[in-house]
Amino acid sequence: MIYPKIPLAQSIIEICHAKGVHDIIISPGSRNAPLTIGFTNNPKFKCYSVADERCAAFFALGIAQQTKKPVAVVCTSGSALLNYYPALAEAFYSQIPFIVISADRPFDKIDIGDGQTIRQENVFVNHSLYNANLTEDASEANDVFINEAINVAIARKGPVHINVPFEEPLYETTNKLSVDYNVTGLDITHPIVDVDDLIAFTTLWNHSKKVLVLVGECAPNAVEQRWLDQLAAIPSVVVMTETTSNLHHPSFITKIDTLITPFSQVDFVKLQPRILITFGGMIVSKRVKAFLRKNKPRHHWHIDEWRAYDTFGILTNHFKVSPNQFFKQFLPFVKSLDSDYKASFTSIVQQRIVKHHDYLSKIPFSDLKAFEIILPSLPKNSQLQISNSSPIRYAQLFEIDKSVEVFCNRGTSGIDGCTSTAIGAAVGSRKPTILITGDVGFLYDSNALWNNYIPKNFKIIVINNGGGGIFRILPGHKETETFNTFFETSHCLTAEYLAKMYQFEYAFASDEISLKNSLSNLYDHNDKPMLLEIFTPTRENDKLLTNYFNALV
Ligand SMILES: Cc1ncc(C[n+]2csc(CCOP(=O)(O)OP(=O)(O)O)c2C)c(N)n1
Repeated sequence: MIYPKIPLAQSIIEICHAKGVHDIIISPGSRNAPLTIGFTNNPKFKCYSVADERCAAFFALGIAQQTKKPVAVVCTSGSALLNYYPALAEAFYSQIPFIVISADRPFDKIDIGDGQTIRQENVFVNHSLYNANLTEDASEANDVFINEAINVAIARKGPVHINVPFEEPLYETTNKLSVDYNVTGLDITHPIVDVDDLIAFTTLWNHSKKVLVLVGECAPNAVEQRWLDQLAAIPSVVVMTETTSNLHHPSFITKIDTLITPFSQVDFVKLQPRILITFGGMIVSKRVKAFLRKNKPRHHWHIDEWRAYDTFGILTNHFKVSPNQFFKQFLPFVKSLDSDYKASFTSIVQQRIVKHHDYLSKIPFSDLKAFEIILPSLPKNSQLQISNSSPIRYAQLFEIDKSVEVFCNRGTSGIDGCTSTAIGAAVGSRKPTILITGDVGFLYDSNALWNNYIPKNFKIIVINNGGGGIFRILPGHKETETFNTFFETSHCLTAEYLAKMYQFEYAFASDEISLKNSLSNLYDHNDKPMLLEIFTPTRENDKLLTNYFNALV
C-alpha cells in the first residue's frame, strides 16, 4: 500500500476510514497532494475527481443527500476552498453530513505574499458546525479535532471544516504507516419526550379542535406510514404536505397553493389552526407561510432532533426528538375529538381538482402545461430532482406518483448547484434520476456536466422560458428593459451545444405533441445521458399561472 509520507495526512485518511467516510471528491491542486495520494491509493475509498470546486461540493452534497453518510471534499489552498461555500451552506440548512478538508500553507506563510494563499481557518464559521484548525504535525490534539469534526458531521447532520497545513515536499510516499492515530467513538443517542411534557402537551392537543400538521422537506421513508395513517384518521387534524416531504396519504392536502390561494379571509379564519405542528425542512409555499404568519396559531410545535426555526413568529415548543419518536409517544394518547376541521376542506379540495383539470384542458403550451405533461410521465420508482425556483413551485401544483422520490436544494434555495446535486444524487442513489431545471439555473451550473461519473440513464429536462421566469411571477414585475436585463436576465441561449460538448443526447420540444413524443424517447434512451430542452413562451407563462389561480374559485 502507498501512503503519503506526511504523518498528518496519514492520520486524516485513517480516521476517515475508521469513521465510515467512504466517498471522497477531490479537486486538483498541489497543496492537497498528500491527501490526494493517500485517498486514491487506498482501495477502501471511492474517489471522484471533479475540477470545479463549486460543482464538486454540490456533487458531494447530492451523494450525501442519498446515502445519508458524510462525504468528504478535498481541495488545495486559496480561493478553491471558498467555492465550497454555496454547497456547505446548503448542507447546513438542509442538515446533510458534509466534510470539507482543505489543504493550507503553514500558519507562518499566510499573508506574507505567498501565492495561492488566503486566510482559511474558520472561513465557514457562520455555517459550519465545527471547525478543526489543525497544526502541521500529527498529534493527539489534531486527532481529537479530526475525530470531533467527523463525529459532529455524522451526529448533527451538517457541514464541518478541517483545515490542514502542509509544508513541502508534498508528493513523497512511503509504504508504511508511520502514525499512531486515535479514533474516538461516536455516541448517538435518540432522545425521547419527557413524561411531564407528554402529559402537558397531549392535554393541549386533546382540547384543540383544529390541529394543522405542515410538513416540509423530508427524506423518503423518514416517517413510518403507521403514524401517517393514524394522523389521517383524526377528524381534528389536517395534514398539509409539500412535494419535497415525500409523505403520502390519500387524505393529505398535497397542493397547498391550489387550495389556499383563492381563500378569502373568512376561509383563512376557518383554516386557522389552534395548534400547528411542523416537521421536516424548509417550506416552499410562500402562501402558506403568509397565511400562518397572518393567522397565527395559538401554539406552534416543531419536531426535529436539532433545530427549530420560528418560521411563523409563534414557535412555542421545540420537541428535540425525531418525528417517529414524537408520534410513537403522542399518538396513543391523542383522542379523536368531535371536529369538522378536516371534513370542511375535503369538499373544497374536490372542487379545486375539477377546476384545475378544467383550466388546464383549455390553456396553450406553457410552463404550466409542460409540468402537467411531464410530472405524470415520470417513470415509477425514479428520483426527481428539481431546481429553484419556479420549477419546484410549479411541481407543487401537481400530483406526483408516490413511488417517485423528490428532492430540491431548499436549504438556501440557490440556483448554483441544482445540476451538480442531481448528478451526485444519481450516483449516490443509483436510481434512474431526472432533473427538471430552469434555463438560468441550468446555464449557471453547466460545469456540473464536466463530470466523468454521470450515469448513462441520467436525464435533464430544461424548461427554457428565456430567462428567470420566476421574476415575472413574483410581485413587482413590470415589462421594462430594466426588468428584462437585471431581473429576468433574458437571453436567447439554448442548451444544445453544451449538451453536445458534454456528450449528452439532445432533443427539444416546443408544443404538447413534440413534448409527449420526446418524453417517451427520453425515458427509453438509457445508453447515454440525455437532455430534453422545452421552449415555452416567455411572456405568456406568468399570465397563464395567474389565470390558473383565478380559475380555481
Ligand atoms: C445562487 C443564486 N443566485 C440568484 C438566485 C436568485 N434566483 C432565484 S430564481 C432565479 C432565476 C431562475 O431562473 P430559471 O432557472 O430559468 O428558472 P425559472 O424561474 O425561469 O423557472 C434567480 C436568479 C438564487 N436563488 N441563487
